[in-house]
Amino acid sequence: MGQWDRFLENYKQAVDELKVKFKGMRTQYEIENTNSPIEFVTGRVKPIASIYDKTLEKGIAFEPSANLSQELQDIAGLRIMCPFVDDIEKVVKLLRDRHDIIVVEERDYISHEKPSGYRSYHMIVEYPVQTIHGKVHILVEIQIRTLAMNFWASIEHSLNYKYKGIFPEEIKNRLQSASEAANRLDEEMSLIRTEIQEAQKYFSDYKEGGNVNFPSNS
Ligand code: 0O2
Ligand code: 0O2
Repeated sequence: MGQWDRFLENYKQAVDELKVKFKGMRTQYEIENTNSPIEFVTGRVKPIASIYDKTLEKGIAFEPSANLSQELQDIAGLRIMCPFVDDIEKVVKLLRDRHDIIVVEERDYISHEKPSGYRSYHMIVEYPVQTIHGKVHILVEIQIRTLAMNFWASIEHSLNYKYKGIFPEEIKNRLQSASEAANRLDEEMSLIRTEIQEAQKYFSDYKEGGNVNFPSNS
């Protein structure tokens, strides 16, 4: 096994473990019959080609080292997709309260949208992986975003690869307006959410009223 494989194995383990844990949070909401602030979870270890590109960009040595681990905070990356914007804060709080991760940094690209139109909440956390040689602390980047934010970011990311970050003016403008449209979609969905919650409250009050005559064979 090469040096890189050995180096990346701890990251792979961190991603796999956290994926199970975060998906487990969603399952717990389902069991409790409560709306989950987590729609779905994905994770990846940064591909070696992307690690190489990043080291060139940052002017750091391309070698599996402690320095690389500190400089590249997203070698292990998890993404948590939320149905509604308000859910993002709920997930952030849930993560801050966990005892198996230590939050080392938070970046709020929702209140402070990037010039590209990118929106997402980022948390850099430290996660201990148990290896046969003892405990190793791994930095993990967790991106928390709505489905609409994720849709925009995935499309923009692919275009970024195509145009190598230098978009023709028209595409840049289209992406800006698509980002605004995604914001509006999130706002509209939040309004529907309120409707749903009100309807659920009404239904639950109705049930508790108990003045219903069921047919005798029911
Ligand atoms: P399920 O039943 O949805 O949980 P692995 O291949 O083992 O490394 P995984 O989880 O298969 O890991 O792959 P990845 O890329 O980390 O995450 C993909 C997961 O995200 C898949 O779920 C997809 O179903 C889910 N996913 C992707 N896009 C969407 C989407 O738009 N909506 C929803 N609800 N889920 C989406 P799993 O884990 O394969 O299975
Ligand atoms: P990947 O794996 O291709 O997604 P740096 O990591 O040093 O470049 P910084 O400021 O340390 O930058 O990190 P930042 O901007 O907080 O987060 C970087 C990650 O956020 C990116 O990872 C993207 O996943 C996402 N991101 C940030 N800005 C944008 C954007 O304008 N568009 C899209 N689509 N995603 C963005 P990488 O490095 O691209 O790696």
